[in-house]
Amino acid sequence: MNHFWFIACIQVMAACGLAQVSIIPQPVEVKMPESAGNFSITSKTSIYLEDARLAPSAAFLNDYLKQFYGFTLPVKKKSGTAPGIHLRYQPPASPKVGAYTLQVDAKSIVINGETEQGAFYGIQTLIQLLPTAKSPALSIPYILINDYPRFPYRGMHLDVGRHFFPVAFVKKYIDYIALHKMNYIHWHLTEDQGWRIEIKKYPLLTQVGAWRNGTIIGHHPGTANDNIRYGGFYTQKEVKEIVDYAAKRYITVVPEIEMPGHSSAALTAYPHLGCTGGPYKVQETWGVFKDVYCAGNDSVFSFLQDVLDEVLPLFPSKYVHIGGDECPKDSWKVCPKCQARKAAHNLKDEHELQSYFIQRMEKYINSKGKIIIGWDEILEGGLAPNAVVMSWRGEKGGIEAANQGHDVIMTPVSHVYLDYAQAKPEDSLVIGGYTPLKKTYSYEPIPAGLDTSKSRHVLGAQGNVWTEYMRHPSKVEYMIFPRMSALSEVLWSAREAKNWERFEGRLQKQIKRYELWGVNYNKKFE
Ligand code: TNX
Repeated sequence: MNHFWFIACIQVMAACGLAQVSIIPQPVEVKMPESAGNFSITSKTSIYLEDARLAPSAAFLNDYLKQFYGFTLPVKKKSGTAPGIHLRYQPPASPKVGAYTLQVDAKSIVINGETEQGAFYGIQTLIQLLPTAKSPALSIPYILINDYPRFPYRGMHLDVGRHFFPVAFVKKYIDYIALHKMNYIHWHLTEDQGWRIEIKKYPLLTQVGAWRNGTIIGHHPGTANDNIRYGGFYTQKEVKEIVDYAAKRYITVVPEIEMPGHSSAALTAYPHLGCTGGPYKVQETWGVFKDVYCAGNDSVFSFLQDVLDEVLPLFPSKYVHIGGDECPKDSWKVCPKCQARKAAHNLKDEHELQSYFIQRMEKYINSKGKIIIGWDEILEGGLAPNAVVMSWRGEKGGIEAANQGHDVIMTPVSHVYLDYAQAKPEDSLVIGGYTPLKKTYSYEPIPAGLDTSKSRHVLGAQGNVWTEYMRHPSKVEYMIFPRMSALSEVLWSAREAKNWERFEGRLQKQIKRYELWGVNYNKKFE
């Protein structure tokens, strides 16, 4: 920072307190100079790409400008000090991942990333400085921002099993994640109600498993069944397209292939994978089902390994989610093969059998250079040695896993289940619960009960979007906005910077952005 800015900032901070810009998530440091002014972006303003690796950041800005303001900016190579928007990538000796500075003065807008994604987040902040109304000249106030994220894992989940969402919407969802400076999408691809990813070796997974013969009407257990065939899946080509789209936004796609529970769709396609051999059906209602992969049958493991052999190369993510939640043990208890496995491995009960299942799969996945993530049930019966735990049934699983030296991602139902109601009484058909905006905003990912020496194991948190009651993209938008904006601040901003009243103030501007984007946000949030 140069001397002039430093002096001016101190004076301004003293004179009028906080800067008058509405950025969500709140940056680490925002300073405005003594003499206010604006830099005007017009269609003649150039973007100077001072490092070719920042091309995706320039492209994102241009896509945004085109979509919402109707023009794009010329992108030029290295410029020196020409007036315009300068994108720089100058890593210091030990760069903070995602850190950037943004400086706006009379002559230029300079974004400097400590890492590539840092520059991308600088672009997201610049986007939030744009006026929310269309105009041929976009005024950006003189400002100096120094910013970096608090947590490395800032995630949103999307269940495409209960309802299927087209590629175009998945991309939109990825854009929403990017606009909130979040960096993971957990893509829940297999469920009782539908298998959603093409596996070439097992074509019936999608020919049969991606389709159900109807869906219940109303809240579980439903008043009737609509008897309308429903389904869909992503081809591997589409998956690649989505992963690539996300990568250009510095977002990692973590695929989830559920095991051993929530597997009715796979069993319907290949009934020999279940304990009884079926027949099974792709489920038409919600909840937890007793038909699960057989833990005593070796062909289940070779099937899952084959599936992963096709899935893992599609996703550069170092993590792969293997589910592990809500697996009833009823069929295992009466299955001779499962009981034989138990005896052969000296397993005390069916929880240990599930642990055997997960550990065996972990070994395979580790051998491919990847790390498994599992829901907190994978703690029961003994945690797989290298697993990351997603703590969803509260914080307990996260605390336990961190105490065992494992990394954790916090997704407690209490605060970040974005399928839960936002209002009381409920304002639409939802699964239940009550998680108003303020509650999500109040979330602190480091559990109070966790020893500070273990807090580094908390990688971050994630908003979960289970779609039993979200049939259309517009309903997904309604459920995530504005709670996702609150979550982004929980994950990015410093703990001390969080302040509900100020967030509410900044949200007014964020709502104008929702309007600009044309999203179906919840207007009566609590
Ligand atoms: C629990 S969270 C589930 C999901 C449901 C969700 C509904 C988790 C690991 N399992 O299968 O969709 O509740 O809120």
